[in-house]
Amino acid sequence: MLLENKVVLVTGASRGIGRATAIEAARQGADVAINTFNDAEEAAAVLSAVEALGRRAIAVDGDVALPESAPAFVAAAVEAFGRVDVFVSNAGICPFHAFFDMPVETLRRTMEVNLHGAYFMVQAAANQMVRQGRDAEGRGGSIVAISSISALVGGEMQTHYTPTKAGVHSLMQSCAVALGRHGIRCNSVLPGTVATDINKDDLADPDKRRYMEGRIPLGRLGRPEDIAGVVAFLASDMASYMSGAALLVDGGALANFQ
Ligand code: NAD
Ligand code: RM4
Repeated sequence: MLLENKVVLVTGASRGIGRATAIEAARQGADVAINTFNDAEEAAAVLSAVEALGRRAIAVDGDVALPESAPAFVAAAVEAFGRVDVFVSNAGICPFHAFFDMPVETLRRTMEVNLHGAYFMVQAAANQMVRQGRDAEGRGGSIVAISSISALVGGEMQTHYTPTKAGVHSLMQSCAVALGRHGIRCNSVLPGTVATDINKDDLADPDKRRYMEGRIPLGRLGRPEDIAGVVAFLASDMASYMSGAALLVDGGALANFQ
């Protein structure tokens, strides 16, 4: 068990990678608080899945783009479980759209959810971790942000999205520097293409799906569970000397040049 008796918080955990991460954390022995947004039925299913693994869970509804959602989420988790050991910033959107006529509101919302949302949430979690102080081994907590392969490469329909994912990794690097003296580790995970609701419409085009699959040496798109295991590792004490790092989890896609 990598996360035995730890308290793990995950944003955007009603579906996809966040849901798989919350359930994996419980499988690894953690109690889990999930942030969800307008997804009550899905949230209830995640709570049941965690409880079926013998762990405790709470769900807190909130839009990560709003600064007030972050302290409210952390406070609810502390009230329920007493502390925050691990924080996973995962919530994100990618409304695929061309560059030349990108609606201002789509650009703003993508930036505000993906980047500002991660900032507010990580800030609230870090404040709580600092209040708690270090454990006997000098550990102050672990923060993992879900960035993307898109932090490293571009996308024609993702000109609003890829800068947020580069920003999320950069946030982890600066937080690693700002929080190191408190024993708090900050790292990012860069998933490749994982079949979830975020890219359902994009991958509904059979040519696009075949193209994306063809780029991947392991021969298949990612599954949320492929990412969740890596998040659990980074969150755990197994990664006790990792901070400011980025782990690419893409089935080999980025390496596949020719
Ligand atoms: P998803 O659509 O299945 O899940 C996104 C989650 O974020 C949902 O639970 C949704 O409710 C939540 N969310 C959206 N807006 C929110 C808001 N304003 N406030 C709170 N929660 C909100 O997609 P996913 O693929 O699981 O995406 C999760 C993260 O993984 C995102 O940050 C995404 O950028 C990143 N990512 C995904 C892929 C991929 O190929 N699926 C690849 C790289 C990175
Ligand atoms: C990822 C990557 C994937 C895309 C998702 C939405 O960062 O670009 O290919 O499907 O975002």
